[in-house]
Amino acid sequence: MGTTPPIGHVSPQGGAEVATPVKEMLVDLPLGKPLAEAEASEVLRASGAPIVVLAGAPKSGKTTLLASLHDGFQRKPFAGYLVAGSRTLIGFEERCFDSRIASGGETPVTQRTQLKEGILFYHVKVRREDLNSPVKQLLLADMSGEFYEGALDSATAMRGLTIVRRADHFVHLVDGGKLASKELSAHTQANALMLMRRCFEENMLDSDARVDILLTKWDIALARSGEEKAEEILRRQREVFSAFERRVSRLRVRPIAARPHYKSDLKPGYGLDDLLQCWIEEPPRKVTPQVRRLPLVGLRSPFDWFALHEVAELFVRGSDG
Ligand SMILES: Nc1nc2c(ncn2[C@@H]2O[C@H](COP(=O)(O)OP(=O)(O)OP(=O)(O)O)[C@@H](O)[C@H]2O)c(=O)[nH]1
Ligand SMILES: [Mg+2]
Repeated sequence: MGTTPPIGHVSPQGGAEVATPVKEMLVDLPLGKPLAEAEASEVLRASGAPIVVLAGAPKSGKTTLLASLHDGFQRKPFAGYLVAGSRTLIGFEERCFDSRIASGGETPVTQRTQLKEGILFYHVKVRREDLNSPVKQLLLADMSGEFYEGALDSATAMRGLTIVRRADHFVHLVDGGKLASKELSAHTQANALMLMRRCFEENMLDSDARVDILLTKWDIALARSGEEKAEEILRRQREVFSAFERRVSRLRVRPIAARPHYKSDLKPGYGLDDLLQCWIEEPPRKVTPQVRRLPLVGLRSPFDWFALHEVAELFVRGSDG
């Protein structure tokens, strides 16, 4: 009985000639799935897209925020932008599927993001709807709420979240519905404050960091406590988080409702318009190279002298110059 040659290998006369394997002839098309950190770095290098890192307790609304941006772009220009493409379209679609009422559920429910998925990056290209400016790109990083819990529990886990340091916009989602609940408010508030403190203790946020604290599910906060009390909650949160304001370049506290309940008066994507504009339009951090001086070692060769003479500003000099 003859044996079947392996795919991609042609052996016409049983000789040793080997054709190009099929795998090498295939063109690598993007899968459209969310990007892992290494792939996201490629996009970053190629486009310099700003990174928006979404962090928050489990079920605080991170993935729903992403899904709501994607949904917003499906219907019409969103926040004055048209979507011009995405390398992670299928990932967006998958995240949206469960959270759409159209999926058949009575209330939309977003699938939980699993810890084992790591940090997933979603890519979007947008263009202003008047088409007067070039296409801009954005990378949004979504992670399981368990990363947040880990960072609350241990400084080592916090330091492991290096993506926070690289973020152009660090977006901290705090469940506004829980802030409006008698039973859950104190715990939610304490954890949110602890995370901010830990970020600073572990030097995760530099003085040029931009931080957005989003009070999510604002429709629930309004339904639970009424408009006046909800305003009071917002005022209180602004006061509490203002303690961190002077340590970063900008800190804002905003209420949002990415996917409000259908009985709510709030529109889907409530509060996201101007956030999205800032994330897209503001130049990424550290566009100007950071000066890192080299230690001055013993001058042993003519090249050392040459370097010191020609580019003296690159070396750390003693107080005597
Ligand atoms: N009413 C209301 N529900 C919301 C809103 N945003 C999110 N939710 C719901 O809150 C639940 C949790 O949202 P997710 O987006 O999965 O939360 P997450 O932060 O990604 O959670 P993990 O992946 O577990 O960390 C989902 O059932 C959403 O439908 C909102 O604006 N209003
Ligand atoms: Mg999620």
